[in-house]
Order: sequence, then structure tokens, then C-alpha cells
Amino acid sequence: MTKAKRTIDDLTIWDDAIQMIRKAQKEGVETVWDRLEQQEPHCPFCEKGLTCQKCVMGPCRISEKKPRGVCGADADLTVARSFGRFVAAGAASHSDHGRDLVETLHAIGRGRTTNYKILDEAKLKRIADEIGVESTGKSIKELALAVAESMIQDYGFLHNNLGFLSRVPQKRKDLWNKLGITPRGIDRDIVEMMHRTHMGVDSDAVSLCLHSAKVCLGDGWGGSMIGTELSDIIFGTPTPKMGKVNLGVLKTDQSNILVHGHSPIVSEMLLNAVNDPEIKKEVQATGARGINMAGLCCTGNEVLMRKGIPMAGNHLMTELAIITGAVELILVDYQCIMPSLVQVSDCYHTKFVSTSDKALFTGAEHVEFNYTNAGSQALKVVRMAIENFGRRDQTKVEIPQEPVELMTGFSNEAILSALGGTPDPLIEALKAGQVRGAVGIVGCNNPKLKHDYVHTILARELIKKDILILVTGCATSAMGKAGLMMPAAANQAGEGLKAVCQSLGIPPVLHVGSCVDNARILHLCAVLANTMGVDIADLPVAASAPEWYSEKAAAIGLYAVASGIYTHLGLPPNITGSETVTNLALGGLEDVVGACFAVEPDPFKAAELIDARIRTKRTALGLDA
Ligand code: MSK
Repeated sequence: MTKAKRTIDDLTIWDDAIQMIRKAQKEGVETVWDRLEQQEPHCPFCEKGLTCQKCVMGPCRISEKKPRGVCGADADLTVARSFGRFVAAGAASHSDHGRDLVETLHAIGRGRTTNYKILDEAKLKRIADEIGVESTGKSIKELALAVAESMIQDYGFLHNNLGFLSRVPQKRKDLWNKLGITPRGIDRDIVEMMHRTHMGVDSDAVSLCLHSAKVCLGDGWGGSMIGTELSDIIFGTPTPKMGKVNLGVLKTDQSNILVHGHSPIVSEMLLNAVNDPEIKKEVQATGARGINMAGLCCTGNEVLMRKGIPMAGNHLMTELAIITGAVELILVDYQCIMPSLVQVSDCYHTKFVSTSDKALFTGAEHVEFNYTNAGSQALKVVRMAIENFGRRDQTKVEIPQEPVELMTGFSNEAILSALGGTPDPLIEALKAGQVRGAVGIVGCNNPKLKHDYVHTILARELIKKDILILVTGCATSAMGKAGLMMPAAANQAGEGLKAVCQSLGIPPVLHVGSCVDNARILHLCAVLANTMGVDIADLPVAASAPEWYSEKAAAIGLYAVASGIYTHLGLPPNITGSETVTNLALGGLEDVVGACFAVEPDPFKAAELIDARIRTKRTALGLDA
């Protein structure tokens, strides 16, 4: 049966997005939704994970009539191998991002950079202590070097132990050891996945799934956690502050620069350059009233959390932001940057500038940033944007609506400080049922789903049930635009959560950061579990990636489950061709790691599933007896 064509109103819930999709259609600019339509219907074999392209005896397609590939791999093995590589790519992405922070910290420690320094010395000392690095008698630079060197080992295979495993509750560590899924070295386990999934190596679907869990745990408690903690040490640990979101953050009379991708290494330098007094003088000469920096996706989350830089939008808003015609320059680092942004930029005067040698874009201008040149490269880029303001065609400019205000900056340090320095008030609120549980709503947008519909409805339904939301990644823009990240949104929560939020002056949806910052949620769960003397799987918590699309999001989902956190997905990964792998994901893992996945595209039903899970956990803890 042919699928009915979707109208613009079926694509997104937002007025700013609808206005820009109409503008794109009028101006003949192709967007992600057009390309999705061109690609549909998708190959059913690929959707179920039943294709294999790993060798040239194939490619093979597994079906009832042809149940084995040329090498003999059946549906289970074909799905498990390809899912293993899928999550390994996700773990590699976060972890390589974390590595860039380690390299920067190492350069600071060796005195090889004047562009970067330590902003949170107290956190550096705390982290050193947690990962077993002696700080006594060391200068800050010496300590930075020692911490960096210890983390370099986390990537390798010399000490077979990740520093942040010190945070994991003992019961969980014992379980991982029993199952053989304790991550040993971040790179080692990822590379081993590539090896295992070569034809003729690991040919057991369950064994591959367990190794997938190990790889993802190395991401969550390794690469991502390193990325988060070192970003705080170098750029400052976020504290609560106000920000703004939606396309209305762009300015008609200023030179607009968008930062996009994931790493704060580039965007923080750009922010310094934007605030440079010389640059401020130079911009006045162009007729622009100033330079306006705004964020997209997770680079946007990083600078929103730390500096309150406004957020233009999430993944599906990236093309639309350029379509406003008001963007002088878009500066990208890596991950989630649609290659189409180069072509969309070409339809306007927008300069598309890449910065990482590992993320080049055909047709883009490349200005490489590294720890020795970042300051001067940032000034160069800002000058390119200033100069480009004169090329803007004001007749093409259309900036929709006013921005929405939000509250951001809820690092774990900020949350604990709001609670008086200890998790006890939160635990008391959990025990009293004022806060019945907590859910991390994380992740991307996917054009197959109505943009931000599942995110926002799910959050509204959960807060009504006195469930606190922690939000990261692209889900953040959704919650912000919906007004759920303002303290006033407490009025939409159940009576218990409302009272807690009002007494602390916080919203019921707390922004904890970017994709790598899901590690903050893992850490907070560990702190609660350790304080209560239970395992993470015993807590009344859950995770949800309602509109996910990426390999990274799948890795996050799997490290959450393997850490004992029940995880909802709005749509399934490409695994449904294997009964063994699907059954393991949707139920079997519960008996293995104490949590599993649930797939549900309807946000109302998803809220019921999560609520039921939290009720079960509360009862087991004796909280709802
Ligand atoms: S940016 S991984 S679309 S959350 Fe982290 Fe957004 Fe998903 Fe990328």
C-alpha cells in the first residue's frame, strides 16, 4: 500500500519550522524531508538488519527462502554483527570526541598551548582523586598532565580498567565481571568489535550482543564521561542560567554566526573571538549592529550550558536556520552535520566553514583548529562572518517569531548544590513520593517522526505523573521551545513535583547538557544508588530516546540498559530480522543486566510504560507499599 504524502503540518509541531519549510519550497531549496520522501520506501531487508555487505562473496540478503548468506551466517548472526558495528561506530564517535579533550588537557599540562587553560581547578583535583591520580605536591599543570596520561591509558590496553569505574556501584561491577562485559579499554573494545564482526570470527549472536554492551559501557563510563568531565575542567562547570531558543534568536541587524556539531573546543574559542574588543570595533564598520553567535545541536548545548549562548535549534532545524537567509557563517566541528548544509548554504550568502581534519565537507571552506592555533583561527573565522554581512540579501531574510526563554546549566554539581550539597533531599523526595522517579529524555530528531512531537508530549505526560525529567542533546531544544525548561512549567507538573520545583525555583525539565553529557545522568544515578546502598537497576529511573536516529544514540541506549536503566526508544534499530536479538533487546536483557529496551512511537503509551516501570521499582524498594 502506498503511504499517504505528508503535509507540512505532519512534519513538525513548530511554527518557526513550518514557516521555513514553506520558504524552502518557495525558493526551491531541498530539505531533509524532501530527501526522505525520495528515499521511501526503504529496503525491507535493510530495515530488518537482514543485509550483509561485509565481504565480496556477497552482498547477501537473508530471507525465509535463502536463510543463510554465502558464508553461512543466518539471520541472528547477520543482525548481531551489523548491530555490533552500528554501536561501535557510535561509541567511537563519542570517545574520539572525548580523546580530543584529553589531547587538549595533555597540551595544557605540557605547556604546549596558550589557547586553552584550566578553568575549574577544584574539579580537576576532584576528578584526579576519583580516578586514582595523586594530586599532593603537584602544580595544576602537573596534575593536568597526570590526569591526561591516566585517561590516555583508559583508551589503550595497558591497565585494563577505566578510571571512572570507581563511580559504579559494587553490585553492578560484580554483575559486569560475571558477564565478562566490564569495559577494559575504550579503543580496545571498539577495535575488538571490528575484529569480532569480520567474517569467520565471533559467530554467536548472543556473544556479539554481550560484546556490544561492553563497547557501549566503555563509551558511557569512559569516552563520554571523559568528554564531559574534561570539558568542565577546561571550560568551566555549568551553573544555572537563563538562555533562549528557536530561530528567533537570529538577528536581522547583526552578523549571525552559527556553531554546530559537538565539541566545545572550537565554539569556546569562537566565543572568545566574538567578544574581542578589536572585533567589536571592526564589526561597526560593516553596518551590522554586532555579532550574534547562536548554537545548533550539541555544540549549541555545550555553549548554552556553560555560557548561556542562545540555541537556534536541534537536528531538524539545522537546514532551516540557514534558510532564514540571515546566517553569515556556519562553523562546524563534527557529528550530526548534514552534508546537505553545504548545498543549502550555497543557496544563500552563508559561508560554511569546517574546522576538524577528521570532518571535511566537499564544497566547504576549511579552517583547521588545533590547540596551537585555535585563538587566531577563531579571529579569522569571525572576520569572515563580519565581512560576509555585506553580501546578505535582505530581501531573502525571514526570521520567524520571538525566541522562547529557558533555564539551563544543571550539571550534577549544580543539582547537588541546589539540594544543599548532598543527594539526601532528592532521596527524601523520592521516598516521600513527591518526586516519583526520574527519566533522562535524550537524543536526536528523525524525519520519519513528526519533529519534536514525541519529545514534548512524553515530557508533559511524565511530569504530570511527578516524574522529573533530565534532558540532553536535541531533545533540549524541543523542551525549551515548549516552555518546559522554565520554573513556571512546574504548574504543569503533578502536585509533588510542582512543590519540589517551586521550593527550589527550578523547572521540572532540567537541562544537563549535550550527548556526551548523558554521562552526567549515569553519574547521578550512581551517586543515588551508592547513597541508598542499592544497584542502579533498583532505582525508579528510566531513559528515553524518543526521536533518535544515530549510531551514537544506539550506543547511549545500550550503555543505559547495560547500566541497569530501562530505556524507551521511539523507533526500533534495524534488528527486527532476528528473533534472538529482538527478544533479547525487548525482554531477555532484563534477566541478564536488570533492564531492557521498550519500543513505542506513541508518547502517551510510552509514558504509561515508563510510569509502570517506575511504579514497579518504587514498590520493590518499599516506597509505595
Ligand atoms: S546532536 S546525536 S542529533 S542528539 Fe548530539 Fe542531536 Fe542526536 Fe546529534
